[in-house]
Amino acid sequence: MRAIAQAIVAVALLAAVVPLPARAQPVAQAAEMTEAEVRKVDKENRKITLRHGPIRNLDMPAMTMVFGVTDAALLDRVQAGDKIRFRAAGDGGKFTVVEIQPLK
Ligand SMILES: [Cu+2]
Repeated sequence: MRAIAQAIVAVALLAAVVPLPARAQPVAQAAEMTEAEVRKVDKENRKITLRHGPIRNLDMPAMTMVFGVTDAALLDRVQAGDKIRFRAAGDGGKFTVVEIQPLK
């Protein structure tokens, strides 16, 4: 139990110490997209693990979590470590990435 608590604290600290890069994005469309870092790509199961910033349309704070993807082809363009912007949809507790834009 103690190890789990320590791990949670470590993750929380890491998130606080290593914020996602702040980028000025004047493009109107950017308001709906969320920045994230890709942690894991699972093409076989059509899943992607993202460390994402706050997602306004889902009322979700920043965290690391697994998303499904609507289209497996979305995963062809990204790999672990990539910085992206993405659009997510939520329905009945399931969260899905519907669009990915790699950040250079
Ligand atoms: Cu999340």
